[in-house]
This record gives sequence, structure tokens and C-alpha cells, in this order.
Amino acid sequence: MPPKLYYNAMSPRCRAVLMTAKALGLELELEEIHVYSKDHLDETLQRLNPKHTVPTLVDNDVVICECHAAVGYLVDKYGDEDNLYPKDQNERALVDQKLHFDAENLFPRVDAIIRSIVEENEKEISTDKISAITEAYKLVDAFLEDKTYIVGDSLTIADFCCVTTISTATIIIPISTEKYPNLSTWYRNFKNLEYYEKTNGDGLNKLDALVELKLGRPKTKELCD
Ligand SMILES: N[C@@H](CCC(=O)N[C@@H](CS)C(=O)NCC(=O)O)C(=O)O
Repeated sequence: MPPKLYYNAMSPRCRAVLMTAKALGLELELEEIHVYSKDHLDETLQRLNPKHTVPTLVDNDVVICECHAAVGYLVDKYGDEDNLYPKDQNERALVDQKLHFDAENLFPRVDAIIRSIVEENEKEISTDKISAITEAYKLVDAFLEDKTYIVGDSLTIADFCCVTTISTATIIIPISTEKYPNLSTWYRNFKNLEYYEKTNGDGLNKLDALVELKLGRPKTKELCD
């Protein structure tokens, strides 16, 4: 039986798992869950994961409710090679470092904006929230100085996690090529990956449409940057 993923394509955390599975050539059984509304609680998911969050990955008797743990698990268990999540201790530490950066620093900034719009129905985005995103762009741009990928010359799961978060931020604030040249090159290269649209682009477009609907007006992207 393939691993089962409780997911929603709008969620950047789920898109990172979808991207990892695709990169590994691994089929997942997918079960779509409503998110951004507590009106639709799924009983099975609630039992498996009392937080009722996605992604939740179930592989036989292993249940993983955190995206960054799930992507590492998939590479360790199903990867023919370890490039995406190196086994070498030093190399792995560098990947872990950026996974933690995404989980603890990057994602919360983006999640705060998305939740304020889609859950709390806020119609305006505070300048603090916008600055938090532009600061994050600046940081990631600095990480990418003289590098093709977040950790070095090889694509890793840290790129998958960061790109799904960053692409979600672009719904609100497009990446300025002049201000963040390294970040925009990295992001553009990602968009050329053959599995990018299916694993990230489609869900991102759905979230973009929801944000626009919730704001009740076209997003004024130019004013944000
Ligand atoms: N720390 C978790 C966060 C997961 C998370 O917040 N997922 C969101 C979607 S991006 C969710 O399930 N939201 C529904 C809810 O909180 O009710 C992870 O990295 O997997």
C-alpha cells in the first residue's frame, strides 16, 4: 500500500510533501481535507492527528503530522539516492538548518498573512506583516548568494519546503527582481521544473483565487512591495 497523505493543495506544507514524493517517483494515496475552516472536521484525521492539520502522512503504522519530518522520512525510506536529504552528517545538518528556518521563521510569517485573510476575514494587510515578508525575501536572497540552491549546488528538501512557502508569499507580495536577484533566479528556475506546476502551481492558484475572493477585490500587488 502506498503511503497515504491527508492534504489540501492550497497548503504550502502539503505542496512540499507532494513535490518530494514526485521527485522520488513515489505514488501517494491522497485524501483531500478542508482547511482554513473548523466547520469541516474529518473524524479520521482528528483521531490520527489531534491538531487536525495537513499534511498528515500515514505509512502503515507510522503517522507523521509535521511537513518537515514527513519530507525527510520519505527520502530516507523511499529515495534510491540520498541527494535530496544527505546521509552525511555535516551535509544533513545544513539541510536541517534550513528546514528549521522554514518551519520556525519563514512559514509563520506567510501563514500569519494567509490566515488573517482566509480565516479572520481581514480586508487590509498590516505594514508589519508585509515587512515581515520582505525581510524574509532579503534573508533568503542572502542565503542564495553564490548558490544555485538553498544549501549549495544540489536540490534538497529544504528547497521544496522554502519554495512552497515563498511562492505562497508571492500571492501577496511579488518578488522584485532588482531587490532580490538571487531569490528571483532560484524561484524562476523552480518554475521550470517539470513537476512544479502539478505539485505546487495548481494549489497555489487555488489559494490565490481564495485570497482574492476573501479580500473582495483584486490584490494591489504593486503597492505591497
Ligand atoms: N507545523 C505543521 C503546520 C501545518 C499547518 O499549519 N497546516 C495548515 C495548512 S498550511 C492547516 O492544516 N491548517 C488547518 C488548521 O490549522 O485548522 C507542519 O509544518 O506540517
